[in-house]
Amino acid sequence: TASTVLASAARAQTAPMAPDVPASFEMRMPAADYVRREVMIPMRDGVRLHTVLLIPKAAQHAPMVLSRTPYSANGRSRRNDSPSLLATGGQGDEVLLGAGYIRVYQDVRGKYGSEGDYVMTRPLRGPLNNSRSDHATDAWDTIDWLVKNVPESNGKVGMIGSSYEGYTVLMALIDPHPALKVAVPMSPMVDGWRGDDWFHNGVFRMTNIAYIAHQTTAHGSGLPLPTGVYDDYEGVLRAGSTADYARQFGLDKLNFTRKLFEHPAYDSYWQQQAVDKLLAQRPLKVPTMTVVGYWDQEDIYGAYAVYAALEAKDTDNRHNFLVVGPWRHSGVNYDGSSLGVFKFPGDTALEFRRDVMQPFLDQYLKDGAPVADTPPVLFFQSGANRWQRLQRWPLACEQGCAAPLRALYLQDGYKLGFSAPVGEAAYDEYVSDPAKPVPFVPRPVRMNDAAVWRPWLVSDQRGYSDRPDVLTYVTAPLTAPLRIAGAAQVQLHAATTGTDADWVVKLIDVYPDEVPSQPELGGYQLGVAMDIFRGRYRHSLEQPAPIVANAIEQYRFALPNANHVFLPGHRIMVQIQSSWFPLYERNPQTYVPNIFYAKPADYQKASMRVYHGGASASAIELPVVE
Ligand code: PG9
Repeated sequence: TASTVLASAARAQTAPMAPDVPASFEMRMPAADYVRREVMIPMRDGVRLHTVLLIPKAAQHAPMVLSRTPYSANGRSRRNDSPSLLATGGQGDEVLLGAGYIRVYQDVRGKYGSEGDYVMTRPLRGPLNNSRSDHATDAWDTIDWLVKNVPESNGKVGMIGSSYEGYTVLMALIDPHPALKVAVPMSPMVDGWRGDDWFHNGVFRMTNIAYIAHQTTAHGSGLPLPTGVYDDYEGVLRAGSTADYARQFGLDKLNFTRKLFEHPAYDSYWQQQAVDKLLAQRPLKVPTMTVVGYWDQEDIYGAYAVYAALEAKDTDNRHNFLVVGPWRHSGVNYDGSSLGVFKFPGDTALEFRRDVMQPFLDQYLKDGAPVADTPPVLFFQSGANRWQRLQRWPLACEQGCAAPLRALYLQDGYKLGFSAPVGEAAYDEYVSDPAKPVPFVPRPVRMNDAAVWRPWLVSDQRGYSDRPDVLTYVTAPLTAPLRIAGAAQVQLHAATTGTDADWVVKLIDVYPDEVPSQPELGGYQLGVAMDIFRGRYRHSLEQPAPIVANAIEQYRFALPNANHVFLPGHRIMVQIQSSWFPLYERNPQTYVPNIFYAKPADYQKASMRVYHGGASASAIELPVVE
C-alpha cells in the first residue's frame, strides 16, 4: 500500500535526493598484481612533480625504469584500466612490466599533475635559463628521491622514452645522478632547427601549430585547431604566411609561438638548446642506447647527431649504442611488422624490445644479470630487409670513414650516373609557384590523420615525378646491388629568378615494373632519404643572405641517414622541387627578413634552373660501400 512504501522510504538511510557524485572516489581493484603509487616529488626549488609508480606485488630489490613526460603520467600508466600490471603500461612497456621492473612515469613541470611553469623543451640552466631548475636537475632530484623512498627497489634506475620523452632522457645525461645506470632515448628531439620537429634546415613545419596549441593552451590536454577545412592544403594556403595561419586562431599570442617567430635562423637560441652539442661538452658516464625509426617523420635528425657526439667519448666502445629500425616516429614502441605497404620479417619492434633492449637494461639494472650481447650499432638494412650488426656508423662519409662519398651526377636527358658530365653548363628548369605548391602527400591532406602522417615518408613518390614543377632524374635498371650506409650529401648548382628559394631533394628507390611477390610494389618510388633546405642559409645557417637572382649558386646539405641496398632491376631516382606543402611552410621566393611574416605580395612565381655540366655539376654524393 502507499503507506508501506512511504514508511520504507523513511527507514532507508540514503535520502532519494542525496547527490550521486561523491567529492572523490577511489576505485578498488580486485586482486591487482601490482601496487599503484602516486606521489608528488619535491624538486630543489620546491616545485613538486606528479609521479606514478607501478610496483609489481612481489617486488624486492627491483630496478626502476623512469620516463618523464609532457603527455600525462596518468595517461601513460593507463589509470584504472586493469588489475593486471602487463595490461597497464603501453605496448612498448610490456617487456619491462613482465620482467619485474618498477615502472615510473612523471609529469614534467607545468604539465598535467605537476606544479610549476611549463616551458617547451625547457632550456638547460645557463644563458637561456637563469632559474635553478631544468630537465637535468629535475631528473637528478627525481632519481635521488626514488632511490631513497621506494623500499621495493634495488636503488638502480634506467630511463627510457620516445620523442619529447627521449629528449628528457638525454637531458638527464647532462649531469647524471649516480643511480642512473642506463639510458634508452628513442626518437629523441635533439635539434629543433636542423632537422627535428620545428624546422628542417630552417624551413618551418606547419604540423607544429596544432602541436603548440595542444601543448601550451592548457596545463592538461590543450585545444585542437578549429581549422574549418577538410583539406589542410586549402586551409594553410588560404591563410598566407605561418604567422597569418597562427593569428587566425589567436595562437600568435602564445609565448612559444612568439619565441619561434623571433628565431627563424639558427641563432644562439637554437644552438644553445641543441642537445647533441650540450652532451658533446660533457663526459659520457651512462651507457646509452639511442634508438630511432629509419623513416621517422618527426625526429629523423637527432638520434644520429647524439650518437656521433657521444662516439668520440666512447673510448671502450661500451657506452654508446645506436639502433635504427624500419619504423615511423616512436614506432619502436608499437607493432613493427610493416610500415605503409612495406612488410618486414616479423615484428621488428617487439624483436628489438625483447631481444636487445631488455637484456641491455637488465645488464645494468638487475643485480647479477649477464652481460648482453649488444652490437655497437644495430641497423635495419632496407632493400635487403634484414637487421645488421655493425661496429660503427656511418660506414661511408665525407671524411674519416672507411669509404668516401661517391658522386651520382645529374646528367643530360634527366639521367643519373657516376661519371661527371663534360662540356657546357647545361640546365633543366621548372617554375615554382607558391600559389600551387607541391603537396607532400596526395590531397586532401589531413595532417592530423595518423594513417596518413605516420607512414608518409614511405609513401609512393610516383605521383610527383611527372609534375611540371618537379625535376626527375633516374638511372638505368641496376645490374648489380648498390649499397649505401650513411648520409648522402646534396651538391646542387642552381639559379632562380627569385631572391630566396627552398630546395627539396629526394633520393628514391624505383622498384621494377613488376614485383611478383607483392604486385602493388610494381614501379613503386620509395623515398630512401629526402629533405628540404632553405636557400637563404646556403652560406651560413645563422646569417641568412638573399640569393642573387639568376646567378648560379651552390647549395650543399645532408640528406637523412640511410642504410639501403638498391637491388638489381631497381633504378635510383632523384627528384628536385621547391615546395613540400603544407608540411613545410612556403618560401615566398622574394627575400624578406623573416619568412614567418611574409606578406601576400612577397609570394612570387620563380623559374628555377638546376645545372648539371662542367664546373656547375650537380650531384648526390652517396655513401656507397662495397
Ligand atoms: N615529436 C614530438 C615533439 C617532441 C618535442 C617537441 C615537439 C614535438 C613528440 O612526439 O613528442
